Amino acid sequence: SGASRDDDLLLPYSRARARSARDCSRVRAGSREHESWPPTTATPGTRGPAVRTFVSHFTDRAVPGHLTRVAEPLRTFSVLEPGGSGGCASRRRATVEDTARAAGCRVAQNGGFFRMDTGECLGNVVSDGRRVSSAGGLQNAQFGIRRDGTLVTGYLSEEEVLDTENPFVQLLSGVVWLIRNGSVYINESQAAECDETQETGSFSKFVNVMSARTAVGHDRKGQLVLFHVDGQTEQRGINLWEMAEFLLKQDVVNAINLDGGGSATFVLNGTLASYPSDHCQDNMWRCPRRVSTVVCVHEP
Ligand code: M6P
Repeated sequence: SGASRDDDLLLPYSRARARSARDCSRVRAGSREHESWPPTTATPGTRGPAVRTFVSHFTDRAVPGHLTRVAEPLRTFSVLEPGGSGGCASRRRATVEDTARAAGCRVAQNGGFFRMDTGECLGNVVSDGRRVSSAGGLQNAQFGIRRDGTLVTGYLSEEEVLDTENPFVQLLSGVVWLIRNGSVYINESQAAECDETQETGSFSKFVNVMSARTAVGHDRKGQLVLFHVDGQTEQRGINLWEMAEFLLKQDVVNAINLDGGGSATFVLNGTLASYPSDHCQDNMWRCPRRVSTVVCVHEP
């Protein structure tokens, strides 16, 4: 359920309070709530992505993961289709390693949500300027980069996705806008977003269950931030509140939640560097899931 009336008085944004059930209506035109962060020039000397490996305590649990900062995302960040271009059209699924190796990614993580049964890419996907999947105006959290380097986080109408004046060169959809302008935005997201884009269960289970998680956003310096933690749904990992709190402490200003659970994968220089939760055919071992889109940091 959404925020209570008393909570609403404390929230900086009041628009979302009217609705409490999931909203899967399509918004074709007009302007939706989102944040735009102007492009920033990187401090000289920053070269390549800065990857930090952590084992952090969340409540009473030690959870491993990675935090990556990217100084010039316009030049080095791409949303990739599964297994290369054409992957969404052919509903391909590929491991993050396969997609990342072919594209020469230094750092790569799983990206957007997809239909587990059909392989369909869900939501908006703009990959290096090519629009290969459309949300059709369904309201979920978006993260993208425009041609001039502006970082956009939040909700977009179909019309805004198709903007031609300063078009998106990279864009993908998550579920739940975790942090908006420096504040946790999870309650508002639960009221505003379509939860048919996730297959974990009810929207509140999806938000509150312990699991492997990934996110994308940006910090106060305008650096793009990738986040990943290992987990196993209902047994290990973190919930969305814990992820948002962690990111806030890392100076993240806007962030959205990407696919997690057995999809959560972190690949460093083409090599798997996370512990996926999906079981292999032999239950003894864990195998990286073949997923849909990938977020990739590459050479300029
Ligand atoms: C399936 C299998 C398991 C996996 C489980 C949960 O049953 O693939 O190996 O652990 O799904 O997957 P998820 O956490 O992504 O919901």
